[in-house]
Amino acid sequence: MNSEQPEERQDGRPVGRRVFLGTLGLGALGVLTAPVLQRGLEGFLGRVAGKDPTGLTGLLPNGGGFRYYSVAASVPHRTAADYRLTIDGLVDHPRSHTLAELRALPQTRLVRDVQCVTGWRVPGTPFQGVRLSHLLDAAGVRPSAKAVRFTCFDGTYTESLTLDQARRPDVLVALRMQDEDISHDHGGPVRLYVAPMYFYKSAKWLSGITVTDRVKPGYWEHLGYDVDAWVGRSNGRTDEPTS
Ligand SMILES: Nc1nc2c(c(=O)[nH]1)N[C@H]1C(S)=C(S)[C@@H](COP(=O)(O)O)O[C@H]1N2
Ligand SMILES: [Mo]
Repeated sequence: MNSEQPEERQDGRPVGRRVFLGTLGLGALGVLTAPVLQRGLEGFLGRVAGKDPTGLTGLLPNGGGFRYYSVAASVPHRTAADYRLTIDGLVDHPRSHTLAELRALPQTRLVRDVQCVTGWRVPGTPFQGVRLSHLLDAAGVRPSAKAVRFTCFDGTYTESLTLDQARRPDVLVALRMQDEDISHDHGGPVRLYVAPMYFYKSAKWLSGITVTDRVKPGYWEHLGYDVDAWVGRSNGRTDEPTS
């Protein structure tokens, strides 16, 4: 796949925008041009839907709200009963956390703009959870460690951060979003939240944190996105950095 695949659904039917992009026959270059192209398509579809009562509206961005993105066709549900977050790799105390254990740890709430690299933004969105640095400190990161790799229970998506990035106070293992428990569609019960970077860094359905000796590029980064995904300073974009 060469573009983000918003599985924007109506009546439970998957309707991937990849159909449109796929028809255009994008090659590797598509990775670089897809954000612009996708915004063009969204603009076009938006104009069509404004006049057209055929139901396209349900497929469209809801006035600056979130889109549902998943690179996996289906994602299993996890609850407090069966959710686990494992921390392993270059740590002295590998372990696995239940949801209750994560909820019992000190919580941090941040309110920032969410910015997807394809151009949509959701201003002032609260996220709350455990600082990643807290979990890393508790696990005892070894001196040879340089980076952190994230895996997801969708079985497909991956992300990474350098250890310095991972230790920032604005990087959370998030349990709540918009002051509610994170819904399944938004990556619940636990997603990563990397406030200063484009939203593709914020891996949904987080299940594994592995401390490594080097950065291993994540899913989209293999397809051309910047590994260091600072808002406004990467991916050829100049969005205003979040405040
Ligand atoms: N596991 C997983 N995490 C993911 C993605 C994904 O496809 N799978 N998409 C990323 C991208 S590109 C964006 S913009 C956001 C979308 O989050 P949302 O679906 O809550 O709006 O999730 C990010 N994290
Ligand atoms: Mo994104």
